[in-house]
Amino acid sequence: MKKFLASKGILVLLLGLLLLLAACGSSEESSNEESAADDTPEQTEEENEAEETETDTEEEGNEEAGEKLVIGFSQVGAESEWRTANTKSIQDAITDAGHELKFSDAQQKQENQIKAIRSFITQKVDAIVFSPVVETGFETVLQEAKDANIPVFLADRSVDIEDDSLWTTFLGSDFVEEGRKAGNWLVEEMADEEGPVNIVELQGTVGSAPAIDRKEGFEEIIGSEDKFEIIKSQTGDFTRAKGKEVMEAFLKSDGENIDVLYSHNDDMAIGAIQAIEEYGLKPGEDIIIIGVDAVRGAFEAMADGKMNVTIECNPLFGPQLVDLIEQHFAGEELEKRIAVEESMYTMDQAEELLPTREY
Ligand code: GZL
Repeated sequence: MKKFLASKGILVLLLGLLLLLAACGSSEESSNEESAADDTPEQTEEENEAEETETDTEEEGNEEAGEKLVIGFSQVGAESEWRTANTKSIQDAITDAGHELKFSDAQQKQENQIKAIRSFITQKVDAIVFSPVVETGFETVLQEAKDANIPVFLADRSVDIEDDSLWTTFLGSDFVEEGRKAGNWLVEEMADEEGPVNIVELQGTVGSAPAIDRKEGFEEIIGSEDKFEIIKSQTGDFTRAKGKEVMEAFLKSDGENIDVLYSHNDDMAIGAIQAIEEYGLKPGEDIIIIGVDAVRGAFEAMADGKMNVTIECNPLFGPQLVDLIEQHFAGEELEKRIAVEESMYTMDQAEELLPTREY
């Protein structure tokens, strides 16, 4: 019995020893963890969160939610007041949010945009912001960005590509709706006119989303009444100089026969206004002037009685765009298409609103 008890005693002792060792081991482990924690700075709430979301966005490289991003921005050019305001809005929003900006002005050339996007890919940026100068011809380079796991955010203009996995989201205006607003204003303005109402049209850049869609929306509305006819339509490439040049040609061929100018942006309308005055007619009276963008120059022309209406196309969406980029890197699912809220402004409002205009 004693032997049994003795052996039991040794066993209990051994067990106790083992338990003691095991307990020491685990506390050693936890103290290792603690010391590891002590070695590294206290994690903030945000950094802890970031660690969780990092696994969600693992496939997008090593950026974490709330961390500094490197953002490549390929902009169309500097062709209009609108574009200048849009560039500033996006650049300021990216840098104000503490991210690094790599900027490229394509001078309205598609090949420059493709080169810029390839360069961003080589530099391994975290995200690409891109306003495509035209709707087609970007599929290959957007596939290259996707293969490099770099999300693309379309800003302002969209692309005509089947595979919408090539971009994360589109943030910009509904250009067709802008065209409809222009058409509806004209239908109302001319309600008491018998007709015919002869319209000349200054189109934006050939192949660009705003030019295609603003034409579509306008024609959808005026097509409902036979008295409206577009007698001439040509691109002014969204610039004042080209708008003036093309309007001079319209006046030369149809001068006294033109009742309305529908211009896809205010800059071309302002160029056309100069041509109309040099021709000897009164813009805003002899020829009704409809523009799009609602830039400061349009408010000045309307305040001078030389332009009748401008449909707003808001360029100041930089902060909203950066929010979307950060939401993406925080692992949030974004809508494929997000439209910017917009209005329209007429001649009688111009004087009062001009001092409030931000662009
Ligand atoms: C519209 C934008 C257009 C503007 C023009 O969102 O793409 O390009 O209407 C600019 O002024 O050139």
